[in-house]
Amino acid sequence: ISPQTTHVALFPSAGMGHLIPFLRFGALLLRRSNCRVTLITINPTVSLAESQHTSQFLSAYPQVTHLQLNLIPVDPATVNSDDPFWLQFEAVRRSAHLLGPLLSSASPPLSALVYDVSLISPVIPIAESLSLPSYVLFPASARMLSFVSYFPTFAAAGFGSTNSDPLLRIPGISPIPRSSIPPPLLDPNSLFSRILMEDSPNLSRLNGILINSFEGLETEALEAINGGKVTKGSPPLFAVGPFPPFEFEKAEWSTPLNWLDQQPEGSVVYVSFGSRTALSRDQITEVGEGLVKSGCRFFWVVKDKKVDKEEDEGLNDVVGVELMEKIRGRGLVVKQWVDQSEVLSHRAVGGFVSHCGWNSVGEAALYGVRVLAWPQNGDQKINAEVVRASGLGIWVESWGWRSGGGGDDRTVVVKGDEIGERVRELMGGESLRLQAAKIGDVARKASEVGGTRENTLERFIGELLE
Ligand code: BUP
Repeated sequence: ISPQTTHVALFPSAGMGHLIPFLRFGALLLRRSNCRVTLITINPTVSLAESQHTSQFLSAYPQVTHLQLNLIPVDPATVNSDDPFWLQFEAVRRSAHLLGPLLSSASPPLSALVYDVSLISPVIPIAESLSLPSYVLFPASARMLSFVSYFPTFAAAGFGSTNSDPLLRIPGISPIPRSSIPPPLLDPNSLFSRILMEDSPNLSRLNGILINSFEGLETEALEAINGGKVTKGSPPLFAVGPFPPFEFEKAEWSTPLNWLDQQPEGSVVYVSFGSRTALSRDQITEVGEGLVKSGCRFFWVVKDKKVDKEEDEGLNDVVGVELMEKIRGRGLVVKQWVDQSEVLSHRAVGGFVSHCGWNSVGEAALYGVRVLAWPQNGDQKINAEVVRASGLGIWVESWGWRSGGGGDDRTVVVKGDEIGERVRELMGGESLRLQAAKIGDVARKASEVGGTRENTLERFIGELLE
């Protein structure tokens, strides 16, 4: 390896929301002639989508070295959760010691290790023992990162339970309502609270944090974190977003785009709640009714099971024959993985009803598509705040939310009438359309040569070459 070439190992954790940013970041590195990439994946994966995307990435970039870490299974009783993705997070943490031999035998030697935020405590000693610079690729918003950095202070103050203030006041950040905090992080005994309690104090041992965000979407949080306002001793934050999708040969199962091709520009609302959220059957019905009532053209991705491998019923069973009849001619409904970036970048798509997973928000921002935020769990309310504050979209805060713990125990079903009305508001609002388009312009400028993303990437690589 020449002294002018870097070799970066990427180590994502479980779930598409965590895998996709790593593959996209890897693809950005590979655009440069002076970067080599090793991808370390976990085996087995929870979802089919994870293994399919890894294969796509590896066939698109045959120069990537692929290493697999075989997970040691965990006993669910020791994790205090039955969510398969949560169990997998813990399995990866508990198997992280297997990383040492993989890293030390890498050839040519590695310049840096970039890994998931949920792996800091188990991985940092390994990286340190190998004198390997250690970076986290944070898969969520900078606003969420400010909360993660602040978490030890929040925990020390009793998780806000002794404080009657409904707002969490993090220095430099507009207050976060307690109701927006991921519910498991309000419970000291949850898996993720335990992870953060252990990991957050170790953030300062990192060489840096990489994040899929950019000025214009998250100006406040990026400036506050990099200005050292949130916590003392934070490592440098590299805003290397927006991440574009990586280019690959479209396989047979890619989206049938013919329908979109026939729709007028900006007329279609795309509806998807991400890779890990299955709405209840009642809520699915109301979403369908609402879309029909909105009078707008729509492209709706239905998901019935949290884990894709378990999807075993067809659209007629899940949506119902009667509703399918009403939908005919007004919209397209599918129950399969679609290439969401391809959909959002299609000229016919003007709006996005989204659960606000951070990758989805990033894609909407990149393509300037306005968002109707309907967060479902985890960090998604914090992301919905970013959507609203940046002007990328609207958020109806009163709409239901899973009670946390990764469970599916939603109690409130939002009615179709209300959904239809808000979809009309989303698609009809000219100022919303313009503001989202403006964010898309900023995102595109950030991605150009000399733009913030490209300059920040250069700075990151320059650091590795020193
Ligand atoms: Br579903 C689906 N096609 O059909 P998020 C998702 N995606 O390309 P998540 C598709 O998966 P959490 C589909 O574009 C995005 O890049 C989508 O990540 C892609 O949400 C990714 O948006 C999904 O971050 O979970 O995975 O539901 O909120 O935990 O990040």
